[in-house]
Amino acid sequence: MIPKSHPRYLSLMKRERVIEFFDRGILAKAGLIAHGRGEAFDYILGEKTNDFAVKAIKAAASLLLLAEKPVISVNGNTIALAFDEVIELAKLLNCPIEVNLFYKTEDRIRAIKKFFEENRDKIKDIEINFGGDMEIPNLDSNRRFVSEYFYNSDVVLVPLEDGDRAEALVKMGKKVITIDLNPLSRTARTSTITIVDEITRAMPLLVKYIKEFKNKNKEELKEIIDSYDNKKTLEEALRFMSNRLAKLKL
Ligand code: PTJ
Repeated sequence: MIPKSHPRYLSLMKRERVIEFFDRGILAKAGLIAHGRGEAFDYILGEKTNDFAVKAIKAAASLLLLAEKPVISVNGNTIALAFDEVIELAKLLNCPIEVNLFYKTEDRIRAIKKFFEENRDKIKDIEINFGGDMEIPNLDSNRRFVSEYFYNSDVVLVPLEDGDRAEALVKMGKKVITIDLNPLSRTARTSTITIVDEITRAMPLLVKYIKEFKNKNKEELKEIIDSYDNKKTLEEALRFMSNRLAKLKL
């Protein structure tokens, strides 16, 4: 039992959640390692949502609202940490969710289906796909098999993605939005929009801006996207991190 007064309460609770979903067979063993890497980057970011992340979230909200066929791709870590927000987003955008695992096993798929069944009230009316027969070109991993909807989608939200697939999706001509605490990762560098923030902070904000931006017209949304520069935003994130490290004192 972690006391609420613990200075690292939020971070420790996230760990508990990740461990719980690993124990349930939903999160991959490597997902534990990925989470630890994320924690290290978040420490340097000051464990808060910075301006560059808000800028990326606003651009992502605009892109998703303008999309003709948006889709949200989830893996074990995303289900563990942001299931409710993924559901809310799918409802707001009226779009399907696709479960796509890097470390795909029958057992994990079964565990995820069981979790969805336990949450059937929350997910009713949402289309959930577990991949399909369509193949993403230029990709060797298991993640290349996707549903027809995903294959034909124009904007994909892929939090905590691996670099190979992000690159292959961009090559297919898709607009790729990712959430990744590491601004240096290949996913971060190849995606159309990279939100350098922790997923449990970024997703509620994305939901908030999508609700707010629903009232904007197409031109206003387009303007937000056109004025967004992913390379510059990533450089801002890197500058912020190195400045923060340079200023830190014991
Ligand atoms: O469930 P699966 O089988 O699809 O596997 C999922 C993981 C995440 C294990 C897999 O996609 C993987 O190995 O990912 P990578 O290549 O380790 O990339 C994950 C990225 O997400 C890293 O750059 C981490 O810094 C970042 N990250 C980790 N935790 C968080 C995060 N970003 C935002 N919020 C987090 N909580």
